[in-house]
Amino acid sequence: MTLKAGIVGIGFIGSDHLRRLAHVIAGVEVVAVCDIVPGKAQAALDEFGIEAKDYADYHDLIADPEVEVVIITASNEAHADIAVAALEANKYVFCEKPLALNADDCLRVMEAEQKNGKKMLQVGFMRRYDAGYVKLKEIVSSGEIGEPLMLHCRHYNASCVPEYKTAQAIYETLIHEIDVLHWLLDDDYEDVKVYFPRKSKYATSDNGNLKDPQVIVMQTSKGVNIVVEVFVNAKYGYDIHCDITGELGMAELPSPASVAVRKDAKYSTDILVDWKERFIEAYDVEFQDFFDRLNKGEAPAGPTSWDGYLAAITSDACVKSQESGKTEKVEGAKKPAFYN
Ligand code: ISE
Repeated sequence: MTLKAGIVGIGFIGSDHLRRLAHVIAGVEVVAVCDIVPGKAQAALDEFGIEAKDYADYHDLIADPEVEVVIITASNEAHADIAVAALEANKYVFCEKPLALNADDCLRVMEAEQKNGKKMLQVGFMRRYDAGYVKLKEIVSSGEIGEPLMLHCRHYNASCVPEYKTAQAIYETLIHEIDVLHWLLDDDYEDVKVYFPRKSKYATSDNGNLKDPQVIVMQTSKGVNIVVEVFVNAKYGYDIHCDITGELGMAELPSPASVAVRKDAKYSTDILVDWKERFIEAYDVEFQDFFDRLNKGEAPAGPTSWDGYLAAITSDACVKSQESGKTEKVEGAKKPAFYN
């Protein structure tokens, strides 16, 4: 079977997913695209040699009877409204992370989904499909390194856009660790605290107001202590680390394989710069699984709206801590039986 998809938002990740869905993933055909910037979606269609309808308004794309699945890759603040509109039209949804900018908006999405009586949405937390994180989870679950005690993670971007704000480091960037570590440890967050180390002089975004780097400390209900350094002007490349110390040993996330060169008394390997390349395989696996399941008449099996909500209550607490300078509790609604 082949499902017909429409993509809303043809920016950085939207155009990459357009290429992916049209040329890499089986069982899906892109029949419509939409971007608020006139001409942008058509330019991407031309670049990848794809023919599809180009809508100016996402409501029209959702209303198109041919569109069975809506892929949301619009700007973060638009995610929740588009997801609600698509679910109200009874369409399946793949929504890029974050599901919404805050927990209340995630609740709106969950309500719309529950009204349809079945799970219809997957959130694009692609790290759950990355071979390295999958292996880490296997090792932790097997008990090989004993109970996990503490984690040290780095989420470095080579650069960020000029509009990037201090809170974005949480709801757009740290949100990946928030989701993947909760899944990996099978644990929930209790409280969080954000620290601001010395600011890099290269952190000029948001008219110089961006605080970068940031250190986030998260405590889980099993007492695991997680330290994440988020640094979006790391300059040297895109660098993702995750070290887990357990009672019996340590597990480390592998860096992507790269040929090592020995020359001029130096031993060097490449470091990627673009986050889309770092997780290119994870995105492919994630989408193939999503469409395979829908084509078999099954519900999506990846991160649900509830996972999007859990991530949002945690990121809301981090943003609160950025403002208060204090440790903040992670609190939220009770899990509806629908998501069990
Ligand atoms: C971006 O949206 C991503 O999802 C990347 O994985 C992350 O590293 C980056 O900070 C975000 O802006």
